[in-house]
Amino acid sequence: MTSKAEAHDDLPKESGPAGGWGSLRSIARITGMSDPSSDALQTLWRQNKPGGFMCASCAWPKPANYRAFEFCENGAKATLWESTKDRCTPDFWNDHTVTELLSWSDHDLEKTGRLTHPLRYDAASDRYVETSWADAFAAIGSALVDLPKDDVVFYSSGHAGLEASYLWALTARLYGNNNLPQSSNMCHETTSVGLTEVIGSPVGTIIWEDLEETDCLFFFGQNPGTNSPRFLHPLKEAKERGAKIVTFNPVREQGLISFVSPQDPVAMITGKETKISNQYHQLRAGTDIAAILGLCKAVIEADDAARETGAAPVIDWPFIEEHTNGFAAFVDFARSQPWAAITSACGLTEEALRDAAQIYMEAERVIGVYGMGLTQHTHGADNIGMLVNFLMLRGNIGKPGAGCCPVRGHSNVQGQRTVGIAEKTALIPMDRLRTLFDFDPPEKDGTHIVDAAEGIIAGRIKATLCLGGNLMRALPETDQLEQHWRAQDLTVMVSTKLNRSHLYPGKAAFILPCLTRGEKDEQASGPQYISVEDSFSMIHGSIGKQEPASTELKSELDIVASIAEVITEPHPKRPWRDWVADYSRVRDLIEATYPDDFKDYNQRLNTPGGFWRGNPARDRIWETDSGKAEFTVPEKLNALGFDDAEGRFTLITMRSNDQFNTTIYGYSDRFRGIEGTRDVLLINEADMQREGLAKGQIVTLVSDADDGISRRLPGLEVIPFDLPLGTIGSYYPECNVLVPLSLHDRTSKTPGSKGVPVKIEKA
Ligand SMILES: Nc1nc2c(c(=O)[nH]1)N[C@H]1C(S)=C(S)[C@@H](COP(=O)(O)OP(=O)(O)OC[C@H]3O[C@@H](n4cnc5c(=O)[nH]c(N)nc54)[C@H](O)[C@@H]3O)O[C@H]1N2
Ligand SMILES: Nc1nc2c(c(=O)[nH]1)N[C@H]1C(S)=C(S)[C@@H](COP(=O)(O)OP(=O)(O)OC[C@H]3O[C@@H](n4cnc5c(=O)[nH]c(N)nc54)[C@H](O)[C@@H]3O)O[C@H]1N2
Ligand SMILES: [Mo]
Repeated sequence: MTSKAEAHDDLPKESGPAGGWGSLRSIARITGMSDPSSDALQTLWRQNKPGGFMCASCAWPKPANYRAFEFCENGAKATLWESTKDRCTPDFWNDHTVTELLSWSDHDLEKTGRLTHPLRYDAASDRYVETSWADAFAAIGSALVDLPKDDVVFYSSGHAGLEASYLWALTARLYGNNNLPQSSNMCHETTSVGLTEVIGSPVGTIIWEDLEETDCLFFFGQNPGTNSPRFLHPLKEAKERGAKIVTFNPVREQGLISFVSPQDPVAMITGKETKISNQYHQLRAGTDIAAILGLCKAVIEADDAARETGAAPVIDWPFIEEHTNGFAAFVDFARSQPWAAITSACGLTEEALRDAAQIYMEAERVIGVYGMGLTQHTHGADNIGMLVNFLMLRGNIGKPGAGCCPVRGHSNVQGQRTVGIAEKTALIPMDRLRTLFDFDPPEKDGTHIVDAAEGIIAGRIKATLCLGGNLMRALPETDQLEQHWRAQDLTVMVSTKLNRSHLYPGKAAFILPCLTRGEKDEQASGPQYISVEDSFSMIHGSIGKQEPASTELKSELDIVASIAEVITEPHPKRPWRDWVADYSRVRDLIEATYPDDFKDYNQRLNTPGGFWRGNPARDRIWETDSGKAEFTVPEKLNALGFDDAEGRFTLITMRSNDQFNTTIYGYSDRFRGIEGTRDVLLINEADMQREGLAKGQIVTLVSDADDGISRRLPGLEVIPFDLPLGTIGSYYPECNVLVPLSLHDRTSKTPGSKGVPVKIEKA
């Protein structure tokens, strides 16, 4: 149902059709967060609607034809988690030292509530103490002024809006480096690099209308039920239209099996359920290359057969000839790989792969959806290349209802890249920055987050400033980071809640608390909009209306500008205070820097469904070296960085339904039936028997990387689970202690979090 008329209005009446207050309250209840304020409920009602507030959780697009409740259970959780009435004030530190808090869980740390005051670490008492904003900025400025420019890192997690992010990137460059790693370095960097190589676009090619027109979706390693639940609406509608869905995933994820009502307040009342996947293929972790090759081989064989009988071709030959490069080499490779090699690599039968290929061949318009199951592998870019090979066989890129759909993570992770948060100088229009701001931008490429982590461990990086995020938990190689992080001269974290990274203060350390997106951002020219870009490259305005959690909070943009003011010289072309006073002036700068993407930015800010910044690949314009879309031949049949060995398992590090990355809302992964704990090892029963393990037994996972480093995660309860042989699962972020920093995608350096070699030790 759509309800445009109500979008800008207050909450619906108590007894309105789809539930009004009642349903909002029930949504709040199922999130397990008691007694939300009416301010928070108001925010939920305005969530993801034009003129409203854009969910700070995932990057799933916000349709123009929105529903009464344009949020999901997990988006509601994110909003209510931020809107908590709990406060972590400076008094909290009267009772706790940093050392003591190290024994607290991630959940308990964030549960202390919203941070209310700027804080400085006091080494003598091992506590954070209240400081003034002015003193904090002055101290940050004097610490940075003495450091070699290359030794300072400006990290951002994908939360902050386009305006603050643009200024963050500018700040780093004015300071003197391109050290702008982002959370996507651990996430979809494989897409940014891998997809660009093959189709010349770092982002997906589909938009909302394609979902409405497609007749088939193939899912590889993306879990919409938990990570982008609003995706379930178009999936349900597609199914009702007769579209088919085929899934490749080692884990049987509930959201891809059937759409169960709790995600949707309307269906929650009617109790209707829709079957999602027509076929579900549980391949071994890290073996999508083999599985997709099998699909391609079946298509090629079907085309051969059609040629012999004079039937219509199966392959889209005009597309191949006009638009692609490397087809012959790819076909040779596919023909040269025997079915037995393919099936033994992925653990699926030839029949299963042929059945899936049959659905593909019967469909005119196919979308390939993927997530971390493809990107977080050492040969992740090869995974993406194979998926693109598969789509291109039948011309499924750049036509209505078809395309490539990487599902992004953080709500503005893609947008931050669009406005200059990038360590690679080639991606940045430096000449425009030079003219606009009258400086010489640094020419050297900056640091990727994996390089930054290596630099911290080696003592090379001296300061890390974080615009959001929680690197101590999000990065691999936890033990080493914990040992070396504190040796830095300066750590600065712009945060909303306490997290584990705060417990590793540098020699000087500051926590700078900021407004959330749902909160009123009042500046000299009035209340401010910010904007974000979603997974379909749509830009949306967002305005917060809730009362801020504390009068001391500053907006992210203000904090960024204040840091810039203390580390750069005053200059008439950089009127930081004027920009803070009126964010539309920053949007003008973004438009001046990226005129094609952001034409008429301020005027189009509240376009329903967002405004599209375009994507040449969607129009079959390939911005690759050859000017064509590239078929690629993978190096091997799996995406893993290791071979099979006795006792070695492939660990996938999983998200539960009760977390957003390192923010742990609670201990209920209800779609997987795991309650009350996160310390679990999910394993196939046959593997359990072979290893001599009993249900409920406590075990230790041990790194089985061939680098001689001891990495251990004890205390995991064995749970028999429907997984392929040799693939086991346990939760992220806890498992990061097992992931070597060197285990990453070869081209993009995205950590291989879905293919970690481990052994199981009893006890
Ligand atoms: N509620 C909630 N929403 C979120 C997040 C969250 O933590 N919680 N995180 C946000 C962020 S930053 C991101 S990047 C996205 C992440 O969203 P997703 O991309 O969905 O990430 P994951 O849940 O880590 O893994 C996706 C799926 O890959 C499967 N998988 C693992 N290994 C393989 C493999 O080798 N092959 C295949 N085919 N599948 C595999 C897993 O079983 C899982 O179902 O979600 C965003 N949204
Ligand atoms: N093993 C393993 N490791 C992984 C992954 C995996 O699947 N497996 N996934 C990877 C992925 S996809 C990602 S994206 C990274 C995530 O890495 P990060 O983005 O670094 O981590 P988050 O958990 O999203 O950050 C949470 C913190 O952000 C702060 N925060 C929340 N909202 C705001 C806000 O509005 N403004 C500001 N300034 N701060 C805010 C809060 O203090 C909160 O504690 O982790 C990666 N690490
Ligand atoms: Mo992510």
